[in-house]
Amino acid sequence: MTKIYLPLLALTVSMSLPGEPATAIANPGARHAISLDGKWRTIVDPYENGYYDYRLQPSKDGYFRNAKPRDKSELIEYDFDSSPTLDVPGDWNSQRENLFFYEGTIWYRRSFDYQVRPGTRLILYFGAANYEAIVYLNGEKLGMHTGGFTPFAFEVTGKVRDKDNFVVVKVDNKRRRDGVPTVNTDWWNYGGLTRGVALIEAPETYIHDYFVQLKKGSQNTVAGWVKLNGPRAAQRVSVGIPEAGASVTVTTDVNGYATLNFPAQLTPWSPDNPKLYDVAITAETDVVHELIGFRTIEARGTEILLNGKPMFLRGVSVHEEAPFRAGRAFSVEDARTLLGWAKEMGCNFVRLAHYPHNENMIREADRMGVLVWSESPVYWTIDWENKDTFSNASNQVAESVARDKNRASIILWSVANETPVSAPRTAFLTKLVEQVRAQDPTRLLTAAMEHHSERATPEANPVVINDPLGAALDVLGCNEYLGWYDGMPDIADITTWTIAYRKPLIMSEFGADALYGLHGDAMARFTEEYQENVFQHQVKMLGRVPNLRGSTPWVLMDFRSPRRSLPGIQDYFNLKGLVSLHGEKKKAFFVMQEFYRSKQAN
Ligand code: GCB
Repeated sequence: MTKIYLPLLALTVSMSLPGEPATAIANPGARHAISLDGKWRTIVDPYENGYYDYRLQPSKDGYFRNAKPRDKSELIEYDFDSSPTLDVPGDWNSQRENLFFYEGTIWYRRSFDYQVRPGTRLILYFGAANYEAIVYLNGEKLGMHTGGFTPFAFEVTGKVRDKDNFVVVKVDNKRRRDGVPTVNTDWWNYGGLTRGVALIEAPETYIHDYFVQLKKGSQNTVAGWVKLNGPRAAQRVSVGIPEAGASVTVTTDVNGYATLNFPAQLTPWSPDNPKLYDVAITAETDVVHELIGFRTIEARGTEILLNGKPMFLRGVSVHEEAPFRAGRAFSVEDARTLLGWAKEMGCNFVRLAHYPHNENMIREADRMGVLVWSESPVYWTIDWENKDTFSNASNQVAESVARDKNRASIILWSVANETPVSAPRTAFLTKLVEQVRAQDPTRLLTAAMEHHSERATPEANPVVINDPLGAALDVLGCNEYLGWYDGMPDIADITTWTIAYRKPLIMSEFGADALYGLHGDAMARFTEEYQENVFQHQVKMLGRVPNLRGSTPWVLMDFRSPRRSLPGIQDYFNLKGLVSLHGEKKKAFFVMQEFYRSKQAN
């Protein structure tokens, strides 16, 4: 396997995970590509019979061979051609009733013809596969990838023929104690090729990646780097923003790498004016265009400054759950619907929990003017002392930053959600923070942490945010469930907050379950009235929380979770959505809308 080389990662983090994950080309949508989306033949393989022999040794004749009996006597106990199909992109759980709870291996196969053109390199690109993917082309193993939410790619130049190619992918979504995330989450473990697959064409020496953003702290200097891949590594490359009349020409080094730094008078990107510029990157052997926005983001004292101006982040948390149909969201339409509902609530910000969402979501946020908190899948009780677990988390985070580093909408990288305080955990997360800062010096670092109660009495509930991880972050995030897991809704009235850091705080979760259309009194669990009650007390309390510069209540839309079984009510949905799966607004939606109107007026 030829590994595609990604510059900054190689400089800053180890890429040598067991199983050789490959890294992806930047801005794949701008390339000429053959889509491999559509119907793939699939074999459900709970015992991994297509991978191991009966002594549990990797088999030489696994399903990746895509074999057919040569005569009537040959024994072959599988057949892709007569096996059922699944749609790609798409999770398997929501496509076939008997795969609803399935966790294990499914083999995917897609055949294709391709007119091979000399001088063209070919890259087999996967938007994401949850959780572990082993990829084969024409019976040959290309490599594997771990982590369900980030893209990966393999160079396949010279391996593709004119007729009858077949890609086989073993996708395994078994949860693992040492995985990232680990065995315990509160969302559906949607398995499969959940994002698109494409065969991308590129010239022999192509623009593999680039980072083009405003320089940290400057409104009128663009800085970054460009990286070529191929035999003609040293070239002149110009980066231009024609509309702004700005450009620079650099010469790449023997590794194909050059840094950029040039002045540009740019209209800043913001939620009010999400201005995107056509940026042209022109090498001697390749050219790529991308729409990029330019803005600054800083934390100063307890303020968050966008383009130099203090702001309140009127947000909501969002899962990658597909509106209307349920399942893993992936499309532009899904993104527009979710972001549209958030905007209707008055949001200028979304927290994309609890893992990197699909690229359509981030690109729509860029277009629609919605600021983004992007999160790593480091959730709850990761195996903090396991080095492989760290490398896995580190790789997933690096791939997420690599994919989205040119998106103006993203202002915050979050390294973790609600992780229990301990020395190994804080060391693990601090290392991740340092890694992201090295990879992307322009954005702010955060994490959703917890608060701690001190001496609660019936009259007073003093709480403190003093997680030691806070020292490593620019912006503090805090999840709290006052009124749901923690007391009744009015506990918020007697709660007082102490923040141990002079840093901005985002209340990254609060909420309550409500079944849309279930009515009762304001103390009856699962009614819209109870949820409304919680939100009414919450917004009053938020006004008293020191350092508060944003909120992202839990959660925009109801989402599937195996932890939520209550029959007739939850039926495997977490019902903390402010809207139902079908977009019906619950009463609490209007409480938040009102709160955000008041914040907008400020
Ligand atoms: C949390 C988690 C979130 C859950 C939520 C809940 O604290 O961060 O993933 O879904 O609570 O509904 O309990």
